[in-house]
Amino acid sequence: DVRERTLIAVKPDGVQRRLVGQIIQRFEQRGFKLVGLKMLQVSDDLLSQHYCELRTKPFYPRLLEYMTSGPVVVMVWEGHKVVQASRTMVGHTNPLEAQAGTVRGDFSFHVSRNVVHASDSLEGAQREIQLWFQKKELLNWDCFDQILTCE
Ligand code: YYY
Ligand code: MG
Repeated sequence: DVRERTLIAVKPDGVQRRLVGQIIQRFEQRGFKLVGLKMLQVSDDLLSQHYCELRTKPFYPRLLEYMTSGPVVVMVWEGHKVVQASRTMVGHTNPLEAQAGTVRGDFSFHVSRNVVHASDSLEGAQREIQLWFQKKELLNWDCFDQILTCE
């Protein structure tokens, strides 16, 4: 489905380190289409919904603290198999296990500061996009690029 969408977020450490442009560039250069983008200071409420599956984990309190420590840049990218492709582009959760060439493998070395978020499944992506974006914030625009229209 060429209309598949996923949620990508540059976490506070990525914004602090001026990595926003390089991360956007990787998705553009891969051929995906940007359909939503904003910068925000995340609330505890939004984050606890976003990471609801992790609330019993020992690292959860520090994860919330980190994610609310500064602004994040959150985006929705669209394209064929974008969920799977973006997980590959982002790399392993633990940057020490992330391959070189992935965002985490190239820009980070510790799981608590792994620069970027990517939805991990189609269902997860749908849930997260609804949580972070209002419908009117997502644009359906025509991209005259053959690679995006191939099935
Ligand atoms: O989807 P992904 O971000 O790759 O990993 P998750 O298992 O969903 O964990 C979300 C987030 O939590 C991770 O990106 C960093 C943080 N975290 C952590 O600080 N320490 C861990 N041992 C595992 C995850
Ligand atoms: Mg996850």
